[in-house]
Amino acid sequence: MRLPADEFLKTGAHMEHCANLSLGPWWTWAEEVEHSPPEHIPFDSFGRRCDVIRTHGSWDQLKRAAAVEGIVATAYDRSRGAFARLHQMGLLFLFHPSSSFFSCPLAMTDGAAKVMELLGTTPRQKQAFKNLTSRDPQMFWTSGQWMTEKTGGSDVSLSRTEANWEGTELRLTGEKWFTSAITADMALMLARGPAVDESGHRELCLFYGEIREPAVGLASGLNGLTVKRLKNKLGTRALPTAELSLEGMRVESVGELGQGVKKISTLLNITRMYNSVCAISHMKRALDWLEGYAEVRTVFGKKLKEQPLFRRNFEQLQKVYTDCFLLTFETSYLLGRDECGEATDEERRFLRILTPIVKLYTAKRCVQVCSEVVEGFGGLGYIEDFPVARFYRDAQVFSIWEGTTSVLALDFLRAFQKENGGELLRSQKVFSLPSSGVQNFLQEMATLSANDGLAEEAVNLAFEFASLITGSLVLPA
Ligand code: MFK
Repeated sequence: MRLPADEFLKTGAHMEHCANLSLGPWWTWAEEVEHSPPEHIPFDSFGRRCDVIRTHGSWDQLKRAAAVEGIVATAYDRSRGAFARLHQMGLLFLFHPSSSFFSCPLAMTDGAAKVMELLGTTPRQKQAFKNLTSRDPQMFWTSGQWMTEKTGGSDVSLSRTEANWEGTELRLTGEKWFTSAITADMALMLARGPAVDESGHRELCLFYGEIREPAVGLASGLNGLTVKRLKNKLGTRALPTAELSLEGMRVESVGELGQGVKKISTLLNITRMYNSVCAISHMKRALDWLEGYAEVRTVFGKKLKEQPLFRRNFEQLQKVYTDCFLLTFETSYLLGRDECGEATDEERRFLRILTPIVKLYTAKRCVQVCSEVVEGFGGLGYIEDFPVARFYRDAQVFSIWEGTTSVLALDFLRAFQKENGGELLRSQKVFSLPSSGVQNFLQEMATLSANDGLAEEAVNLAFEFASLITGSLVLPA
């Protein structure tokens, strides 16, 4: 619908190729990885610290495939304008459900690439951009994004990890509590910079570091860090999420020291879009299984798919998915336009407001849809022989990492105010919205604001906003 004919042909042919991979080798590799989760080997046979993360060979195959198919790199072909991002998100849509969450390191890789593209100044950071966006499996790097500490993941102002000068080098000391995925080659991380005045105040800064730096002198070859353990998680068990101790990790500042949250928000906005695309493709795969099952399952004398109650429920789930799909890909299009400087001022502001909305909305819907799919399978859905149980466990992460529903709803309110969302909605310049719906929404916001009730209703308002936008989007016939 958004692609002109030549772009449609180019993107379509590649998507078809990747759809076959998604139902073929990618799925096989993902299943192998799921059945051989990563292991942390802290010491070698001689008792020396080695911190090896042992993963199944298929984890490397998925990394290789991601490089070759350009699942990150495609977005950085600036000659294609906004269509590059649409093509890339289409590839991610096909990759994610057959990747055992290799999509997670790709999310952070893409976010880091964008930060390096915009803010990377040192030779290492410029080289990192080339590695992160390479299609050559030998060159391709993935990145981590290290924010969360023991003090929590939402309020990063509580971060304690510190950077100090050692001669001309910056070294980090502290702990990172939840870092996906430790098989990465580099990471962007938030930490407190060196003290800026006599009071000892340290500003939050964004740092760049490579994971392996044998010159730092650890027997493990890691860059001044120790893997304390891999996390024991509800889902995403194939993903090596680690708890780290940083003991003199050599890093560089990204740009001038300071403004860490603002700088990492560039990365967060990309990972939040990845989260959304992965959430919709996750629900699509789950729905496809249910549809397939309903074709073969006979119950009370009829195929399940012919049972009226099943049919109605399934249609409603499909509608939820379609709304989420349209919302996510319209926002990806705005992202693409913004990235290549084509976006109007109204589109840029809408993108800022929509990003937290799309993330929170698709994540919550994904959990609901996957729960319904498990139920649709009945008892078979509840046992781990079928992937639907795993998909349900995995779905829960979408509404937690990269900002919980509450955090994102509050971000939406801040962005709505800062970008003058009322004027944007009324202008009708980005989406054609029913004027009665716009009026009702703005009236509700005004009343809540007057009663100091905006924060309390933030999640409801975010869902109403999402419904207002999805109500205006239709699939072309
Ligand atoms: C399948 C894909 C999955 C990918 C998985 C990756 C796994 C990785 C696991 C994780 O690391 S999960 C950790 C995720 N953590 C978060 O997402 C943090 C959640 N918390 C927030 O998002 C808070 O809202 C936030 C930390 C940003 C609040 O911090 P502050 O310091 O109170 O920020 P503030 O004051 O609101 O904003 C500081 C500046 O940044 C402001 O700019 P100005 O200084 O110019 O006013 C903001 O406008 C700007 N900013 C904040 N968020 C922004 C943003 N700008 C653009 N976009 C945003 N989203």
